[in-house]
Amino acid sequence: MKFSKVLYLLVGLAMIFVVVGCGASTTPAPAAPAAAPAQAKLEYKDLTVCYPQLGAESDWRTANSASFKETAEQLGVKLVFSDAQQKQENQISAMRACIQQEVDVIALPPVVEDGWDAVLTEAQDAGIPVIVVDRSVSADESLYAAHIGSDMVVEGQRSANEMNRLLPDGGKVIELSGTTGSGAANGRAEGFRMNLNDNIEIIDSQTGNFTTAEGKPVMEAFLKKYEGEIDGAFIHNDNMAIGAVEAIKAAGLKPGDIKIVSVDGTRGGFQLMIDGWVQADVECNPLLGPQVMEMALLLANGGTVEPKEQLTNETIYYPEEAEALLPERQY
Ligand code: GZL
Repeated sequence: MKFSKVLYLLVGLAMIFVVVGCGASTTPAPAAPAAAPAQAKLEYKDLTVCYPQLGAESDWRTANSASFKETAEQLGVKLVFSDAQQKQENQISAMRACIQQEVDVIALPPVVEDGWDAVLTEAQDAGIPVIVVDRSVSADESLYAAHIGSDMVVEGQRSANEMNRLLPDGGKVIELSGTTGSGAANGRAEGFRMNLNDNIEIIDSQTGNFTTAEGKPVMEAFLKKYEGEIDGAFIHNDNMAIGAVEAIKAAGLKPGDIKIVSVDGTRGGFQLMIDGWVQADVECNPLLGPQVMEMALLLANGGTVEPKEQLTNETIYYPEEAEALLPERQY
């Protein structure tokens, strides 16, 4: 049960006791002003935060889950964690269980953008603030307390700027996109198309669902269909890039034959840059646990997050620095 509810109950019982006690005197005591009991300020150790994680599809996701678990452990926050295996219905079920459990805050990393209005309304009606984490939702912002994550459109624009640099004379590129309908895939695709030079043509695009296992066959199919025509590849995350490079190697191509721009900046992506397969890796930071827990405490104590949209600052990594930076990478 929410800490605040227990407190109100105890204070209420005390007030009943006080009223009963007061009723025992001969002259009725003046009616005490009906002041709402002041709620004690919650601390991290009082918090229960629900995190219906979307899955375990990538190294980025593994690092994101670890960030939440480690931060909760360090702060003494009770974390209600679940793995939805990339299924929205599982995330929604987990959220409904947390609403029943009367958690203090729900942090939601939405697998896709659409379909959240009903459960967000249920959380709001239950008085449980929701922090949208990482990917965005299409629901009206009045239905959640804050969003913290990357600007996926900017990540796409940065990727296009790098592809423009790598193919100054133009060329043909393919796109391995992330999970269909996700804010990450939608934003990256949009931004990439906004900034790509007119002399570069996107000849095909297909989802690899952010996984190595699905990225490899997609690249194999592209290499067969467009044999010798592919000059570049925009790949929405490092795990799909790992799969794509396995297919490129199997096709007998060499590092740099296809200019690859990837996203995330994981150790796997850094290794691909060190080995010459990837020419730029656009950062997307998964380590959001500390900021989300800070927001959760603020919201649980009746505060508001201003501005509601909290975008993380990110950079781009390059092969020439990858070897030196790899040892200090946190994910
Ligand atoms: C983006 C995040 C994406 C990563 C992938 O913020 O949602 O999901 O880019 C991960 O690696 O699977």
